[in-house]
Amino acid sequence: MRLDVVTIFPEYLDPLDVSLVGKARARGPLDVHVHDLRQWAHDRHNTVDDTPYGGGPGMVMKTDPWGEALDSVVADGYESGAGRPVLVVPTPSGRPFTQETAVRLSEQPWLIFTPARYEGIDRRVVDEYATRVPVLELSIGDYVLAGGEAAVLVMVEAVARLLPGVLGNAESHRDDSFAPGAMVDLLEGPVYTKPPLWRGRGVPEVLVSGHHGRIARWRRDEALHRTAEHRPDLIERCDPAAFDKHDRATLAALGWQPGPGGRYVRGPLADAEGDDGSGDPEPATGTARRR
Ligand code: JBZ
Repeated sequence: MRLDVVTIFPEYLDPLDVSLVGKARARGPLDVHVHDLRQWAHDRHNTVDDTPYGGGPGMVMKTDPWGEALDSVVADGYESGAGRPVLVVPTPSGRPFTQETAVRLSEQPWLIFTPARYEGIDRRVVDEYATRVPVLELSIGDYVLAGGEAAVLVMVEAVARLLPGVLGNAESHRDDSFAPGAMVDLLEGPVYTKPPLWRGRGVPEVLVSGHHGRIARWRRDEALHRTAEHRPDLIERCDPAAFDKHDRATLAALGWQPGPGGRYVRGPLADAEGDDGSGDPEPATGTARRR
């Protein structure tokens, strides 16, 4: 897969040299090209921004540097035989970037990312390239970033680890939280390793019992507890057919019941353990939590 990133902060993409993405580049499945947008700004100050039409705060990235940059990158990729590009535009007004998006992007031969700064890119740039190549405007989440570079790092890591031969055999995709097609999308519960006693804290007995059936059931219950507490929306979204008899009992104990449509909804007792529903963490009590 070929990746191009056009940015006014090429050094912000230096993390693409290390770790999983860096190894994928070294091993061959990933070919990354980071470009400085100012290369295509031709005035004395390499200007890439200007004041917004209609007024208002901030600056807008100008059409011309982006137009020349993308023409050049697209021509270079086509000449190298990269196939057909998908233009990925990180923007807070984009569709949500999800694991499903990552899977679809990992199936493409060539992605071009255009992380913006300031108030974003003149709309005509996206409109123009959308007549030539598929364009995806994507947001990584509901928080305010200063620019799209961090979003590109997130998306590239999520995509690169899906490429054939990038993850070792030890890690496989099928157990990932959020993997599409997983039987149920639940959060993972806690994990432990040696030593067996650390600062007076032991490891749950079941994990050293050697009883694989009981271990799987315990992990499943932990996942259900964790998901109900941190991501109740995921419980509501689950196909109820994915819950076995024991799951249903666990959910019922947590105050969940099948609603009129069959999907699980939180019953009136769901908050009985003190969650105020705000999503904010409970104050620490110094004593063991639930269960
Ligand atoms: C993103 C000005 O450029 C920005 C600003 C915020 C922002 C992005 C680009 S992409 N937020 C997100 O993925 O949520």
